[in-house]
Amino acid sequence: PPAVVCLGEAMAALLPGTPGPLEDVAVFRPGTGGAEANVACGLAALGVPAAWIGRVGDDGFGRRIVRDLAAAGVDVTGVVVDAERPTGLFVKETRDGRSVLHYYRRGSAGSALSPGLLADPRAAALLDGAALVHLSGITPALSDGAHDLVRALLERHRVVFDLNWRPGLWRGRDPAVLRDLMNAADTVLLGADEAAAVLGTGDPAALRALLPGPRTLVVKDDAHRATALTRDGAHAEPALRVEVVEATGAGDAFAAGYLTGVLRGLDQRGRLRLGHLSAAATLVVPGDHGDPGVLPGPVDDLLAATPAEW
Ligand code: KDG
Repeated sequence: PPAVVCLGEAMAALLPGTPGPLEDVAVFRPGTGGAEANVACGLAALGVPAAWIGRVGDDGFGRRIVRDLAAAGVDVTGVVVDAERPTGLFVKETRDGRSVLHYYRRGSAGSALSPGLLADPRAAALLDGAALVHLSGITPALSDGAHDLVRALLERHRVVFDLNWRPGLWRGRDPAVLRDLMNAADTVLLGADEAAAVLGTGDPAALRALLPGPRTLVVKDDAHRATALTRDGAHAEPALRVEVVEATGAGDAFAAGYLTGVLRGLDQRGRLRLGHLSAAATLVVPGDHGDPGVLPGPVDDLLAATPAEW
């Protein structure tokens, strides 16, 4: 059975054929996105059996998502097809060299996640059989039902929670709930910048005081380092220096690498390094999903190198 279940909303993605403002793009390439689905793909690429659970519409975008994830090696047996609502969509735009995502997901099949999912025998079997359940701070922003499902999963499972702060999704909702949700998780991953936006500080020690609940708190300081805080203290590892082509999905790739390290029984140093390596494989390609094959050597050899050689 899958060792990790990633649960959230996956969306069809329209990726511009050329950089520039949306109004000037001539051709879009279709893709599949969604933070938790990206993590599932990243895990599969690193050899970890992973499932994605979510809801898609009974439409071409939904079928494309399921097909793409299955092709990436992700277990999709827990996917629910909603005949009433459409699959969510995002359109990516490059402005001033940075990617901006525009969402078309309100009222989507994915946003209708709710605790009712726990009564679905396929989803329940996947969740009960998994060592880890991966959730993100995107899901509680989608709807009351999705928020309630996240809360229920935190009570029942060993959850790895990636903050994934998406301010645009929280309009009309109170993001203060994110602190409670994170405190109920086993492991929390967050960026220093998004932590500053949500919790008022990006400092690892100050964050630890605000988030005493999780066994492990991983604070990512952008391109510089990631710090794991556990009951035994703090461990920081520098990030790899890479030529960034496109950053979307890098945080998800980091999560996939870190979780692979957890399941492989690596120490914090190894987990953080596997996170950095996996993120690097996504940063150096234009797509949202990296391929460990783009790295300058086998992942296990690179893991053994010293950061100065990265
Ligand atoms: O982390 C990448 C995601 O941001 C992207 O795939 C879309 O899930 C998404 C979101 O809600 O932003």
